Amino acid sequence: MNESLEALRGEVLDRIQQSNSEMEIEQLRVEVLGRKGKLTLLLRGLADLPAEERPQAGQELNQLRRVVKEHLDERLKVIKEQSKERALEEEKIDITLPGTRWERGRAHPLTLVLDEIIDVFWGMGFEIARGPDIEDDYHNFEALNIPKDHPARDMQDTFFVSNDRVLRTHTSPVQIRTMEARKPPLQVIVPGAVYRHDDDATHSPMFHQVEGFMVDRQISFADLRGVLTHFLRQIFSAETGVRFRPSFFPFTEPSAEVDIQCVICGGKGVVSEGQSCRICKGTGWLEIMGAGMIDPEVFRFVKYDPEKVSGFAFGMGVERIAMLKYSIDDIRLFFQNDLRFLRQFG
Ligand code: 2NL
Repeated sequence: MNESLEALRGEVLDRIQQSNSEMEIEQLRVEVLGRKGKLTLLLRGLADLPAEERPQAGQELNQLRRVVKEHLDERLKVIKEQSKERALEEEKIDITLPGTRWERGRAHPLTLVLDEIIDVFWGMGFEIARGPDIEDDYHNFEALNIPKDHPARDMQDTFFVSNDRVLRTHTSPVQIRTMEARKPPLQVIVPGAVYRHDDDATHSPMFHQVEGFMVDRQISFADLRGVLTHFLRQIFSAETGVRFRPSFFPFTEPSAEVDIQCVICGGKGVVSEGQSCRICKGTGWLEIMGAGMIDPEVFRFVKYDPEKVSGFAFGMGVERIAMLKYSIDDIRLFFQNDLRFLRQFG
């Protein structure tokens, strides 16, 4: 083999050994064996040699071509093997590490309390009805015997959507719609969001009510007392004292505020060391709901004959019951969705 070929062989094989990437190998392959590669050009140059030198030179060049190709393939295999090893090492997954923990969701405290309320009435045979949040003036006020100049209609209390449409200020309109559509006997509760222009620690512009009513022949105030006393003793405790105080609503007559014995002082009005109870202000009682016998005027609006049927109705605030049940002192906590608050329930 001539000296220049010997030098080329040494140089090319050295560079193959020093290559460290697939790209370097490919570049070398092009540089030496490609269409314009060093060996390719030498092989083409054979034609210019004297005829007697050609076979020998041709053999040597082809031999070198084979050797270079073998070395390139071999080195490429090693490089690929090494990069695979490196990848396996670097991308090693420790399957013993703890995984990302996905926290389970839970029911909102208002949902918990609402579900309990519904369960108790369901147990007494009440149905559940729902209706639209936007109501017309007739169903929210007129049919409930709240005349145009009544203070409950005051602009300060009601959110108006248009001249004739309001965000319902109570769920009573759903009860009106139920009575319009059906005949007694009926016993129905209506849970849902209601809206009033009010915003402080105990009032939210959106809050939840459960109203309910029972209509049949011969329903009396004794039925009202029995149903609501059972309900409150299921929600609070079997021993809770319940009292009915005279009150006024345009849609019931007679009307009553319903009180329970204070959940904190148990009705004593005082706590440890004779301090006056903060929750009931020392009275021993907490106002928890309103109720009454459905006014004959309301029956006339829904085309029931007040001479033939009677009934009672009631309403309560879900947030107020939840606040008393769980000793929560700010209604806004229900709507801020701070997980530190929400995680304490359910
Ligand atoms: C309260 C008082 C009350 C009613 C709601 C009612 C509904 C119809 C007819 C008669 Cl359709 N009454 N609802 C009756 C008395 C009281 O709610 O303090 N709610 C938070």
